[in-house]
Amino acid sequence: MSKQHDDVTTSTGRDQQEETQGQHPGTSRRDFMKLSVGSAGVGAAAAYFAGAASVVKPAMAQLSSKEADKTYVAPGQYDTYYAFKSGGQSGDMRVMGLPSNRLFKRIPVFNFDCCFGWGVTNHSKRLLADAETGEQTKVGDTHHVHLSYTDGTYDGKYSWVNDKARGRLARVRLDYMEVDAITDLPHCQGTHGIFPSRDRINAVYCNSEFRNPMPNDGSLLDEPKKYGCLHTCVDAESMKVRWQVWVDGQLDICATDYHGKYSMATCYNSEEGVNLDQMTAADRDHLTVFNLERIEEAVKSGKDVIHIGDRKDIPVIDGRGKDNRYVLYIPVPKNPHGVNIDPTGTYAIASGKLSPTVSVIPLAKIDDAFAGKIKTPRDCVVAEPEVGLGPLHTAFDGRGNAYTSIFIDSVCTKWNIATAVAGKDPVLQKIDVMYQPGHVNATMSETKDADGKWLMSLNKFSKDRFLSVGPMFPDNDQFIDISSTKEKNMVLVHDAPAYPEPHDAILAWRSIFHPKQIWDPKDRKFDWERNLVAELSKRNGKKLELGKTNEVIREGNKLYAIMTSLAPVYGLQEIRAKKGDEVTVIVTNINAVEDLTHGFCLSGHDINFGVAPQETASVTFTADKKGVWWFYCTWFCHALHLEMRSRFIVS
Ligand code: K7E
Ligand code: CUA
Ligand code: CA
Repeated sequence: MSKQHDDVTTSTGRDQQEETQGQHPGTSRRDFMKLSVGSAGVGAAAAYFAGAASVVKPAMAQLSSKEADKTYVAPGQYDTYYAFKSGGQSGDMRVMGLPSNRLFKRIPVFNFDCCFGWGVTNHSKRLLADAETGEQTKVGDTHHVHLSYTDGTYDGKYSWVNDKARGRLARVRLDYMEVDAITDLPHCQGTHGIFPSRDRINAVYCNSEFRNPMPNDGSLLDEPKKYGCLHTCVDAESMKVRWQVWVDGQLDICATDYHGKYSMATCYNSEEGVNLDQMTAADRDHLTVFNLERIEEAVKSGKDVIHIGDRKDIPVIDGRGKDNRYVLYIPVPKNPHGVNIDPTGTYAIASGKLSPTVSVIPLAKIDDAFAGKIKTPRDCVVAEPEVGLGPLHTAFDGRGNAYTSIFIDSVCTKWNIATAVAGKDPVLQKIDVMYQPGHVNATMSETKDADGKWLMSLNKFSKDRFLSVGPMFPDNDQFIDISSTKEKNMVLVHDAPAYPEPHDAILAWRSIFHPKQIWDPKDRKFDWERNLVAELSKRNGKKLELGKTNEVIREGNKLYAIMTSLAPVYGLQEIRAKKGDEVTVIVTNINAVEDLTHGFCLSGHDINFGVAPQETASVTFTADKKGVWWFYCTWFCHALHLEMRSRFIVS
C-alpha cells in the first residue's frame, strides 16, 4: 500500500500544524471559551465566538463498521426517510435520502439555476420578479425549511422556505417538488425564522430579524429607536400576506404551538441597538409570544389596526409596549437563538446562545400570562438548565429527551426535560461534533410523531474532515444514531460534506410523500402558456394546442414558436426571426415516459431550461443577433440526443 493510502484514516499531522499555528497556543479551545464567557461587553461577545476559528480536533473513538453499516442503503434500495435541507447562501433547497445521506435534488428557489432553467423560463421569472419593481432577482439566503402540517404531523403537501436576503417566503409544492409561489413581505428585512401552523394548513408565520425604518423610504435614517420589526402572517394556500404585528426589539427564530393559539420568536436585540456592543448589552432579551386569536379578532374588527406607508391593504397590529394584549415578552438570557416546541406540545425551549442555558417554558404558563394570572412574564420560565457554551437549537426524540446543538463547545447535548423541570441536572450525554453545529434536528422531531431514530448535526466548519478543496470548505452535516433507549444513546455514524450552507433540515418518513414522476399536462403551472396559445388561436383564426401544434406565429414584431419535443426531435426544424423580434418559444415535452426529460438550450443566448415529461415551459427574449443559432437538447434523452437540434435563423 502506498504512503498516501496509509494516510487515509488519520489527520494527526494537520492537527499538530493547527495547534502550533493556532491563535491561542497553550490554551485549549474549551478553556479559552470559559475565560471569555463570564465578562460583559463587546470584547467578551466577540471573544466568545472567536473560538470557532481555533478549533482543535478532539480525540474520537474509532467507529466500528457495524455502526457505520447502519447508514448503508444497498444499490437499488430506497432510503427510509426524506431530508429537506435549506441551502443557506446558495439560495436553494435540497432533497436527500436518509440514512444514506444521498443527495437527490437541489430545488432552485431564490437562486439562478441553469439546469432546470430557474430564472430563465417565463414561469420562474414571474416568481422571481420583485413585487414592487419587477427586478429579476438572482440572490437568496434560505435558512429554514418547514413542511405543512395536519393534526400535528406532516401531510406531504407543501414546504415553505425563507429568504433572508430579501424578505420573502417561498412555497414548494411537494407533489412535484418545485416552487409554485413566492411572496414578498412588505417592510421586512432579514426574514429569518418561519413556522407554519401545526393544527391544519392555515398560515405561515415569518420573523424579520433586522429593524428598519417603517416605511423605509428615506424619510427616517438615523433614529434607530424609531425603526421597527414585523411578525408577518402569510396565508398558507393563497400565499397572500394576511397581517403583520409590529414588535419591540427584533425577531429571530420562529415556532408555533400545536393548537393554532400561539406563534413565537426569539429576540436577541431587545436593546434595539445597531452594533454588536449595543445588541449584547442586556443580560436578558425575550421570547416574544403572539396571541393569534386576539390578533385575528383585532384584524377582523379593525380595532387597533394601523397601516405602514402606502400598504393600506395590509392590517398591522401595534404589539409594542409591555402592556399590550397581543404580544407577550418573556425575558430569557442572553441573545437567545433557537426556539423549539417539544413533540407533546407542552414546552417551548429557548436556547441562550450567549448564556450556557436553555429556558424551559410551559405553554400553560403562557395561557396564564395572557389571562393575567401570573405576576410577571419571567414567571413563565420553569427551568433553565446549563447545557454547554453557545446553545442554539433543540431536537426531540419523542421519549422526553431534548438534544441541543452547542456551537462553541462543538457538542450535541442530550438532556431530559422532566428532570430539568424537577430542578435537577438533566444532562445525560454530550458528544463531540465536527465542528461548530448550527441546527440539530431529529427524525419527525418537529411533529407529535417524533420517532427518536436519527439525529442530524449541521456543522458550520468541516476543518480537517475531508480532502482539501481550497479555502472555501464544505459544511459537515453529521449523522447520529439515537435509536437506543439507553441514557447515552448518541453514536456518530456518518460525515456528509454539504455545499454551503444548509442551516436546517427536516427529517421525515418517506411514506408521507408521493411525488408525481410525470406532469399532468392540465396542471395550473402551464396556465400562462395555455392562455397565450388560446389567445393566439382566437386572434389568428387557428386551432393551436400545447403538445399538438408545431408552428411559428408572427404578430407584428412578436414571434411565437410553439413546438413539441419528442425524443430525439423538436417539432420545429427551424425558427426564422428578424433581428429585433420579441420571440417566445413554448416547448411541450410529449414523451410520457418517466425520467425522459428534454432540454432547450439556445446557443449564444444565455437560454437553457429543462422540460420534464408532459411539461410545458416557455422563454421570451429578443432576437438581437443576426445569424444561425442552433438550439439543442441538454438532457440526455436518446441514442440520438446529440442530433436533437434545430436552427434559429435571424435575418
Ligand atoms: Cu440558527 Cu438562520 Cu436557523 Cu443558522 S439559524 S444555524
Ligand atoms: Cu432530448 Cu436530449
Ligand atoms: Ca441582546
